Amino acid sequence: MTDVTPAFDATAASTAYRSALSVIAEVEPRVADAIGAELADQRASLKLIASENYASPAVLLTMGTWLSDKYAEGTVGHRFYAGCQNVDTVEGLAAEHARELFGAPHAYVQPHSGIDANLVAFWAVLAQRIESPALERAGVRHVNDLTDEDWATLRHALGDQRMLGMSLDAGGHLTHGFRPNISGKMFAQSSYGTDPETGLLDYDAVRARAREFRPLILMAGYSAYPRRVDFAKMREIADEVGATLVVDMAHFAGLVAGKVFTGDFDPVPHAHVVTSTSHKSLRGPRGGFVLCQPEYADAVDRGCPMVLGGPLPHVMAAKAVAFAEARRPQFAGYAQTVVDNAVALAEGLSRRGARLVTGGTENHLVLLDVSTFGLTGRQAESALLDAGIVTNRNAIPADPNGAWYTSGVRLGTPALTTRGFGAAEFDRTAELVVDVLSHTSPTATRDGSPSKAKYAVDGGVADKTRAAAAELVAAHPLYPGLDLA
Ligand code: DSN
Repeated sequence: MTDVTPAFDATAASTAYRSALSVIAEVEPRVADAIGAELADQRASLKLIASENYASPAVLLTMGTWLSDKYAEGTVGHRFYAGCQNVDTVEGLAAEHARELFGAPHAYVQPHSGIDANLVAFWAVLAQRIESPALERAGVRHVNDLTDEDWATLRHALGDQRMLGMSLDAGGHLTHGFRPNISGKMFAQSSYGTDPETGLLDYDAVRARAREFRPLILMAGYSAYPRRVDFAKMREIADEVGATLVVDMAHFAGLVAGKVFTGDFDPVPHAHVVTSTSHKSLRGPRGGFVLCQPEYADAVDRGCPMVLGGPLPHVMAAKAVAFAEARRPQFAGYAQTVVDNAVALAEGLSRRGARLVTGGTENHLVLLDVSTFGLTGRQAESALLDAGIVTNRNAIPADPNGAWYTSGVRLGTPALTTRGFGAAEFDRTAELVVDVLSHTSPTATRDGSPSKAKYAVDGGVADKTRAAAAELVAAHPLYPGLDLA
């Protein structure tokens, strides 16, 4: 089997963490205890949250350093603070590794999160559009030279900027123009969904909506769509309507890095701007980054202070380490195993009678429709948690239970694949999930009306499953050999 778990020197890492925790405990022992407890919890849980993973000790240790103490606004070689030579080194390395890993002309590694990366991208698209040719007509050389009067005109113009993205219930993300996020205030938004029969993206419908809506930005990318997206087709649609294609690859960046998504399914050659997080399938530190075509580079590099706080040098250093790991041949094996495992999980669930949105998966996640078990997503998520299985509830297309209770549960394979799970373990996981859900029933509220949150699991099933889940994870230890005792 492919070696999917990053190798590390367990003796050295044990010494490092034991020492670090004892230094922390001298100041606030409760924090040291919580850090230790979190490792125990992570080790014990059957973690199926599609957006989570386990970074290597090298990535984690890189973040706990004095690089954190440096202000470094600006970009490599152009800082607003003195003494940034070491930050220049780590930011330069992270950007270089990102460019090489993804084959991108430009990389910006300062964003602190996916939301931040998207904001940088949106700003860059607006700036680029504003600068040419509107600014030329106004005789303004650069967006930074705008007068107050120019800004007033601009704000008026921005009121009409439009974004077309995937609807939330089809698997899109809040930052793609939805009201709870600033993108929903910056842009008039419209959505494209998926085919009601197949659950798959219908590119003709996207094209028709784009022709009608004429967006400035066509957003592609998802957090709960279990299929590949054809970015060549999305670019064709963007070009046809004069839109900029922004792809948010946060969820599947590891599959792009690991060359599982290539050709039309690799967003980097097709999109104008690509945004991402570094901590999901890519297995890096918690953070974001942006890749772009050269014409967006100048505006993207102005992310801080335009929309970002000062860069986090310790996290940029950890991104450099994670990207270096992802450039190793083993990472491609990991990425392929993530997908193979998702397929095994999907088949295991379907074979046992569960209904999956789109009928299966081509990426790292499976979206399970729990209404066939007579449950809401909230009830299913809680019952699974009682049984030691960590998932998150998620809306499904045209969800009658809305975004809070939902009718779905999202399951992902990146984290457990890092622990060394293969197809057999994911098939067993599918068995446990179906067993718990088929022994769970909704219960009524105190006044006797049906509840979307309350539930009961048949006697003994949660305990039995928790023991089975513990056995599965014990066979694939997290950070094997790392000993904090
Ligand atoms: N929170 C991430 C997820 O779980 O998909 C996306 O932002």
